[in-house]
Amino acid sequence: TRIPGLASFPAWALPRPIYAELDHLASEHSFVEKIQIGESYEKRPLYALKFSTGGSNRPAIWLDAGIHSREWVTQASALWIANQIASGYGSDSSITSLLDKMDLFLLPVANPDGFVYTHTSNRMWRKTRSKNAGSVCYGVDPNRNWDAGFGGPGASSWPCSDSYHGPSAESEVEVKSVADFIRNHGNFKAFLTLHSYSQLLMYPYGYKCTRPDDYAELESLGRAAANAIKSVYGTTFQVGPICSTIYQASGGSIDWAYDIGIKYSFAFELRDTGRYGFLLPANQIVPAATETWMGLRKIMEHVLKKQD
Ligand code: PAY
Ligand code: ZN
Repeated sequence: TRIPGLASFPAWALPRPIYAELDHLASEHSFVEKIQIGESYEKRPLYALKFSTGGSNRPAIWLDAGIHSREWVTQASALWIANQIASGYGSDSSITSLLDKMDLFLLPVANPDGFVYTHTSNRMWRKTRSKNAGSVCYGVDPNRNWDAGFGGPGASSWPCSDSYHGPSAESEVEVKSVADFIRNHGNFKAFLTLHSYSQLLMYPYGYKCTRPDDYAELESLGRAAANAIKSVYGTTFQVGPICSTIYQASGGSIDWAYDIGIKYSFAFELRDTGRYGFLLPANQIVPAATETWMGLRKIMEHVLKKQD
């Protein structure tokens, strides 16, 4: 699914080691393919891995990381998880039965412009890097830019804010590219997104504080996933709707996914609870990825079981 006519870009400006690893995984495994789902504001490719063992437009699971660029443990964990999934097909029974029936799409760097900026200029950059008309401040919070309660409570209309919602829903090409991809595909059953930090496992809603229709199922699945996370190193994840678990936040991705009919929509907030925060030491990447994977796996097993 290459998008024709994309502008060329300087190689130095890419998250190059990550993209090289995507190529490596795709070259080692016949059922793994690197696809491009769009390009960022600064013209970086949005690369995803497609895991598919056959069929056409099979029911699918979405997983993204790094929509907030400073949340570095998420991009790294996504890569570790990609490797886990790729190498687990045929040996891990849960991955094998999943990929025999469903496809999986994994976008490890959902905000590449911000990610590069966290390396070159400001480690704490969260937003996109788009130019805001009439302001000296750059960027939109890509997790306030989805078409779900857009512009409501828990988002800022001030372009200099870290939670600026942007001029309109899907104004950010990074958001619109994912939304278009998911709409065009039309057969996603789960939408999973990785953030950090706080150790939370959340489901809708964020833009309002009422319970989703599937509250009971999402809450019990969330708890099962949190137990799976805890079983590895004892790390505790709090479970609940975004609004009551962290704060009211409108225009978020999982609310959008849920409201277009993707029932299993969860946001993970990875390690830690604030000691290091976004600056999680590198020696915690693999433990964080390992426990997160156990939680994801629990959700994926449930999603598969609920397929006809
Ligand atoms: O979808 O995870 C969600 C909504 C809540 C997150 C948000 O504000 O978008 C929570 C924050 C995040 O991961 O972006 C939490 C971190 C610690 C922050 O930057 O405040
Ligand atoms: Zn975040």
